[in-house]
Amino acid sequence: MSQPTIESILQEKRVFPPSAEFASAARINPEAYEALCQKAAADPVAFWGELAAQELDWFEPWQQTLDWSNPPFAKWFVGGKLNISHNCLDRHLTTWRKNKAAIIWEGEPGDSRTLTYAQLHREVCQFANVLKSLGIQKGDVVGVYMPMIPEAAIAMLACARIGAVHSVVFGGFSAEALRDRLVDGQAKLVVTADGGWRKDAIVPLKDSVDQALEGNACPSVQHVLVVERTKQDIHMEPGRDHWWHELQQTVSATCPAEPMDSEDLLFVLYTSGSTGKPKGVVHTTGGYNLYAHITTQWTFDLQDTDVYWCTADVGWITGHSYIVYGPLSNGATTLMYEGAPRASNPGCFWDVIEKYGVTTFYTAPTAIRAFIKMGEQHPAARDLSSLRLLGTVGEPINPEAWIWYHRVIGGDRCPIVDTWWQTETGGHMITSLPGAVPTKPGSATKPFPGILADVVDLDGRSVPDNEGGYLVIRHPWPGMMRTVYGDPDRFRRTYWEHIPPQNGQYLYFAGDGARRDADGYFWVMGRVDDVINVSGHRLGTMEIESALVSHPAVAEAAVVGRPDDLKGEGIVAFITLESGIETGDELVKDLKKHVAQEIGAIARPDEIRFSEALPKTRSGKIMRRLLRSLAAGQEVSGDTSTLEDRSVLDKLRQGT
Ligand code: 6R9
Repeated sequence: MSQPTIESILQEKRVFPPSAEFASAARINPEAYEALCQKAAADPVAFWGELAAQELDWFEPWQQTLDWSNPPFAKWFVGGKLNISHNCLDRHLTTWRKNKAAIIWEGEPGDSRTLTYAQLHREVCQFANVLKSLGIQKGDVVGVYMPMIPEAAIAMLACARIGAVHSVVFGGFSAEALRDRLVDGQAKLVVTADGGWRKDAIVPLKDSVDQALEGNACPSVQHVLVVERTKQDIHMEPGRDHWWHELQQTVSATCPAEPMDSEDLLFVLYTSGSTGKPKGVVHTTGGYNLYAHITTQWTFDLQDTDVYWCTADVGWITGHSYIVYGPLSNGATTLMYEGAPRASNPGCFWDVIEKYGVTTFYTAPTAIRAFIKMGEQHPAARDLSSLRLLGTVGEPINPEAWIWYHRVIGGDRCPIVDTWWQTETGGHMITSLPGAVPTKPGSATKPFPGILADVVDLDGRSVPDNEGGYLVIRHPWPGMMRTVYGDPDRFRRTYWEHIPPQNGQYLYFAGDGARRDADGYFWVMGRVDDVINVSGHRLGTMEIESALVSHPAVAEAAVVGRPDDLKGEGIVAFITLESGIETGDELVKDLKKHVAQEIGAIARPDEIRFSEALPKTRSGKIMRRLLRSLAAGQEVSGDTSTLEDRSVLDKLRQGT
């Protein structure tokens, strides 16, 4: 159950073609796939243009499919007008889908709700009117800090309906992390709940919002809307805080969808990078709508009878594209689950599959590894025969976990789609289409039709088959991020300049290492920058370091990832203390707690090691490579000649 190493992946020779039964009923069979790939390769811009016309409703047509005259700033469907909330709701109301389940929701305590498309539309229109009544206008940023309840999706769709820009902050982030994101986005309003259920306990979201706003720390925020979910006592600030259910009663259920320019902002979503400050990834309306829509349809072979369940949280891009926008744009039934497997019910996921007859299940390798550990008896005790397709996302999946997933959950009959993509890409970039592409455990397989992925060296030259290199995308695509919120220079620097443009051709640098085999299959090896992937959550080592050095006892901190059987990567922090501070268990506890307070529990270090000094180069750069080896318990290999003080390494080895 270890992470895929180069060795394990090179030895992986198993191939799983789609069954004849699956392929014959699939939306995209092998012939259709070939035709799509050829068409897309011949003229990618025309390919996307045709799909946009065919798959989405437009209030006004576009004049130019792609404007790439000012790279790396792309514009798609220039001049076109549409509204994603219209595409997710209104257009289904004139069809038989009007009374189809749009969202099936299951709460952790066992309560549940189903909203049809007509009901969801009504709730969204009402909430859009609530936002308007509180002064929210087109272009305003609205923070969404919510548990996994339908109101999270309703809030997002209501923003989109009136042209407000949502900035969803994962409910597991701390008050401090929330504050940073609200301040960066100049949010005018925050939508939250009293709390949410997670592992039999209440996550006190409203308390965190109060803390984030304390002392006028976010002066732009004028109102807070609170959903009543867990019903514990909370503070309601008069004039600022309002109950969702009270205001929903006061407004009309009619709210036309605002015609949005294709390039109007749809949302900002913060993600970690190589520096201490998370960046606001900007997605716009038209390109994102098409990309979330078509990737959902093809990758998940969406059928009208499907009950589709993605276990992500709406606070992550996977929740945006594959719980809310992609499925609803297609008129599918999307299942939302509030809880997580927990001691009181380790089999709760399998209960949900059995209860609703889930057909399509999309989760993360870290969850699969946790299921393996919890034992086969839990899935074995439930009827999982409704499943027909499985998916994974978030990190490389080790072949053994893949095989377990295929056998135990998929009953050896369900294809697995391993989808490689990022917050920045908006949707799937490398994935199999389940009726068409044979899978190899551990490989995300091939680029989505229309995506020109490559593995290159630092000069942008393609590397030979089976050699490691940097994963890049050679041509713009509709779902690509448009910029970093408020910092276009950072967008250019982070994604487009590591590998300099070649003869005017810009390459999107994903930050992942990869190799491609002789069959054209991609094997993603993990991040090549200072980003670590803990349980499929992306964290910047610098972010955790800044949190640590904000503690008064800490002089200097260096954070690295180390392989972890369950979480993919665990967090190890090397720390030098201010003089006169004693190390001890209490301090370790305190430092871990401090990081959880600054960022969130997901960033809590697994191990803290104290040291008199950190290994640095003569120019003062911390040699993380050495720390990574030490953290993983490996011998330090490679060149250490640039180390300023060799005795530091010896001391670290001895654990002093
Ligand atoms: C969707 C999402 C993106 C990073 C990405 C890569 C890793 C995601 C993967 C995968 C191997 C897969 N990643 N899916 N690595 N195989 N199928 O996770 O977005 O949170 O932005 O993370 O996750 O390292 O660069 P995000």
